[in-house]
Amino acid sequence: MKLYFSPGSCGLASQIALREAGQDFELIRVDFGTKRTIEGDYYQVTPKGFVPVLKLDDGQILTEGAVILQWIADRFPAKQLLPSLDTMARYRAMEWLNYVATDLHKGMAVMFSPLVDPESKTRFAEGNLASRFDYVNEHLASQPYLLGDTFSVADGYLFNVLSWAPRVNIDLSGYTAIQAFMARMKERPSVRASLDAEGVTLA
Ligand SMILES: N[C@@H](CCC(=O)N[C@@H](CS)C(=O)NCC(=O)O)C(=O)O
Repeated sequence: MKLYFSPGSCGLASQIALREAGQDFELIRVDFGTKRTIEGDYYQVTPKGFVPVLKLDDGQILTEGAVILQWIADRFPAKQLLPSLDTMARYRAMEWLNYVATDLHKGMAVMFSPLVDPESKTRFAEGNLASRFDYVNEHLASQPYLLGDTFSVADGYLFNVLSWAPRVNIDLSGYTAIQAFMARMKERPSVRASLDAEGVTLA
C-alpha cells in the first residue's frame, strides 16, 4: 500500500490507522504548491488533488479520509479499530467520523484559508468552532476515547484535526478533557511514529 500525504495535514489519521493495524506501507509526499510527488503529477493519482489517498496493493485508489479509516478498520478486523458492521456501535462510530470530517476538519480548514480575513477567522472560531470544542470536551470528560474505553480510528482523526489548533491561534488549554485526550494520544506508539515519519513536532 501507498499513503499519499503532506506533512501536518489530514493524512496523519490514515497513517496512525495503518500503524495501529500493523501494516507496512510506503509514504509518498505530495507538494501542495506544485501538486507533484516523486512519482510525478499528483493529479494523475487523484483528480481531486487532495490528501489523503491510499493506493491499495491491487492499484485501486481510495480517497476521503473518513472512508480510508473505515476501509483500514474493516480490512484488519482483528485489530478492532472500529465496531463491527451492522452494530449500533458502528453507527455511533460513523457519527463521530462524520462529525470530525465535516464540523471539525472543514471548520478548522476555514482557519487556514487565505480567502478568509483574520477578523472573520476570529469571529468564526468564537462563533462556530468553540461550541464544537465544548461538545467534544464534554464527551471526553467521561471517557478516554470517543467510543468509550478503547481507541478507534475516529480518535486518530480527532487528534489529527485538533493538533492544528496552535497553528491557527486557537487556544485549547481551557478544555481539560481535550488536553488529557491529546496527551493520551501522544503516548501511543502509532501516533509518535506517524509524527516522526512526517517530520512534525507538536507543541
Ligand atoms: N474531503 C477530503 C478533504 C481532504 C483535505 O481537505 N485535504 C487537504 C489537506 S488537510 C488537502 O489535500 N489540501 C490540498 C491543498 O491545500 O492543496 C477528505 O476528507 O479526505
